[in-house]
Amino acid sequence: MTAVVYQNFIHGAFVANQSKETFPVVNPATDEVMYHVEVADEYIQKQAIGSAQQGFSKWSAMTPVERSRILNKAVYLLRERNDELAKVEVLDTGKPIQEADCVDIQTGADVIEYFAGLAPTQMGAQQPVGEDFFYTRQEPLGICAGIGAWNYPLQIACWKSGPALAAGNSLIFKPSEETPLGAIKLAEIFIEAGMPAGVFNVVQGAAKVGEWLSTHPDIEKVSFTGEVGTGKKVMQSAASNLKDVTMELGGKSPLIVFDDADISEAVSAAMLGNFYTQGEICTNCTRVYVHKNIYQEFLTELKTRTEQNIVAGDPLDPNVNLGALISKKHQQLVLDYIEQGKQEGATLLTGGHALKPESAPNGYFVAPTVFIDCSDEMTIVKEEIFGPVMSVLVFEDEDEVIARANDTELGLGAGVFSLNIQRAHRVIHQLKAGICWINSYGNSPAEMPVGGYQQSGIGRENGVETLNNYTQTKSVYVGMSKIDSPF
Ligand code: TXE
Repeated sequence: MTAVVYQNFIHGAFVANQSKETFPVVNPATDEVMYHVEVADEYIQKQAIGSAQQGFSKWSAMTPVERSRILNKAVYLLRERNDELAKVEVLDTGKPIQEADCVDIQTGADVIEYFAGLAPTQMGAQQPVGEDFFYTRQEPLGICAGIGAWNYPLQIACWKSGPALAAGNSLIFKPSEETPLGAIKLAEIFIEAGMPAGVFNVVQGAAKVGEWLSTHPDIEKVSFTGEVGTGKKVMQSAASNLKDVTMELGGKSPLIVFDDADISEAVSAAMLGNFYTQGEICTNCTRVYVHKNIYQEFLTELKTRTEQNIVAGDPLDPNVNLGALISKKHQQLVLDYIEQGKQEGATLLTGGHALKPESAPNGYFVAPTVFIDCSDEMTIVKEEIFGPVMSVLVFEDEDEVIARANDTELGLGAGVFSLNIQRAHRVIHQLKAGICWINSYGNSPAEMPVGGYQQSGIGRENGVETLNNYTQTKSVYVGMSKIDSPF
């Protein structure tokens, strides 16, 4: 079978690099190389910048309504091709088709649709100052860059292109080297929707290409999704020309279950927030604090449902709800954390080992794992694992659990389960986290701004404010009277 090679998508077409350098992309559920991708070498990088400049001048000259129409056409095409695109994400990420079919493309399309709707509403202001007056304009930034992680490849490309393009910018997007294809499909859809060439370019590669994007002097903003450590490197690179940055980074989020909570609902949230997308979700509530009065009941239901309701296997099988981790290396990293948890004295309630499902014997699977008898200073309780590993801790009173939940440098998500409405809001208002849920967990509608406190991020994605983050305010003062000059 001739090997498939994808090229960089520049100015509305696939463009060959000159270095001939490529990298392989592996299907995490079969451990087989599916295709290769050409790296964005210096030649491609130069093409991408020139193209993005042309794209920006055309796109920013259009009216917001004209941009909105094209974005909405792309939304229609994304939804029409939902199933085909979901399959692309399953093959690249190893996640179950039952997730990708209803989450990945839909949440991406919803965000582009949301910002397409907001674009024509963007306005400046005007204010009289004596006989004079001033007005403000929200102007696009110019060429922006997006750098994606590998857990929701197409969704991340949509969440970054939606606001950037709605505001009139052009965007050069680099997906993770683990999952290159979703962004290419989005680029093709944008062109089919009538978007001018150069408005959305896709460059491929790993850290080196990411570094180029983060330092290039013609790029005004970089929006990054990935690990905290990488985010810090991107920020350092962005300082070279004072780029604006959006940072969507990692987390180690707490879920606090009070003794008046609906226990089955709380177990559902804990399982969703640790095992959905095989635990590879940044907002996951991987520290589950359970009140001592309901601790045993909670654990009994959690163990039963984890052992009976989770089916690992070929992610293309619609009955499978636990997929393969992104790579052999990541699978080993998660298994190493599990070993560390055992060594530091935590007890396995269930799981704790690799899996070899019959329908996908070569995939990178880890069993859904729950540790109990955990203490706050354990490595598995402090560090992001980014796999199906839940740490359950017990607590007695409200002030204690708030202090423990806040004892972290991160601050992405947080959840509270309690039927006492005052307590639920009182507690959530004291937690240092940017994305919070009460008697729910994980939902992230386009209307809701999301982003981290502390080292979990800078800025927000989605929500009204994000459109403004892709524009800059110009004030124009108009003199209607003679200049009052002492000279
Ligand atoms: O991140 P990496 P991964 C986080 C999640 C986890 C991580 C997993 O919590 O920590 O992402 O994704 C590029 N300069 N989130 O492993 O390794 C690299 O090529 C510039 C949070 O992919 O940091 C890839 O494209 N770029 C999020 C991207 O950075 C560099 C939701 C991310 O790679 C680079 C999803 C460099 N020096 C995952 N080095 C949220 N908060 O919403 C690497 N890259």
